[in-house]
Amino acid sequence: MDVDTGLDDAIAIIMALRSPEIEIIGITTVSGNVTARAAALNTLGILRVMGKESKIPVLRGASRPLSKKIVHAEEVHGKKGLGNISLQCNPALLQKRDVYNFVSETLANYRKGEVALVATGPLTNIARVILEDPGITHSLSRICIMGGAFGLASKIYGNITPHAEFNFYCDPKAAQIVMTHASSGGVRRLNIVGLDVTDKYLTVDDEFISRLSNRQCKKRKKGGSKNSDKVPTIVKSLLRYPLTKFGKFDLPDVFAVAMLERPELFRFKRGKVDIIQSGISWGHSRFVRESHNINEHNKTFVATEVKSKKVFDSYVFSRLCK
Ligand SMILES: [Ca+2]
Repeated sequence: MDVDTGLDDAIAIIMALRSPEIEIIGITTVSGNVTARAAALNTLGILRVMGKESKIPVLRGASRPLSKKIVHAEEVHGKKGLGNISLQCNPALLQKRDVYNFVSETLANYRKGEVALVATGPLTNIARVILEDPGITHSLSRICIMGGAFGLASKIYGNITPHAEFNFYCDPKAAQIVMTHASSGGVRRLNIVGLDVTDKYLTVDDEFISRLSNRQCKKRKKGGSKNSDKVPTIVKSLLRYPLTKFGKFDLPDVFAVAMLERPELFRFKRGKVDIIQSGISWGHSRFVRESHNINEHNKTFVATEVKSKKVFDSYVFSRLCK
């Protein structure tokens, strides 16, 4: 995973950790919601709470975007990125390696197509790895990205500006490198989900929180398992901050994990994604559907909708209350 651990990254990581079908083999962090170092410490903190701190390597990646300006989102995710909670961690556990070396050494331990990449932050690290070695992404079964806003599922085009989604806004140059790479056959498959989808199909509000503590989770609890903490306390703590602050909010990064684990829950369209790198539309993502002149090299698939909100919902709940 490549993350800029704020609140929804944290929930996405927890969901992946609790999935019986996913094994996280490494996490790199990038400047985005918070600095790359703060994101790395947050990630270590989440792993510690989940009992995985010494099992999953965490590495601080790019602290500056390829595009010039540095942007963070403390006003959304809290000063340190995880609302008002501050998690204990051991910074000495941070891997002291370059992201490219880490990725290539890690991939060398696996068969081709056995590893996927889930990216929930700006794409700086991914772009840098691609620039270093364009062939490396062929080893990946797929890349699943939360980024952009395409106006397909809803008329939403941005959250940081009316025109741009945060991840792509932070580093449009890096995002364009990854998009160009995917549309010219550099990957086996790239799944992208934009804000227009994530905003429409999952809302955290009072009802969501009360359902987390309600019968669905309790019923399972009575089901005989000895583990009484079915919903990790950390999940409730993470969700409480934005709920109090905003009333309701969304969890875009959760969709990137979902596209890896349950791609059948989505509808996709193949096409090309372009990102504006200047002016008022800085970071704006444009989807050009491939209807004529199919480019066989293009492996970019943009999510256009979630097939069933109900099924998606129960998938998310099954991961959050186990
Ligand atoms: Ca993120």
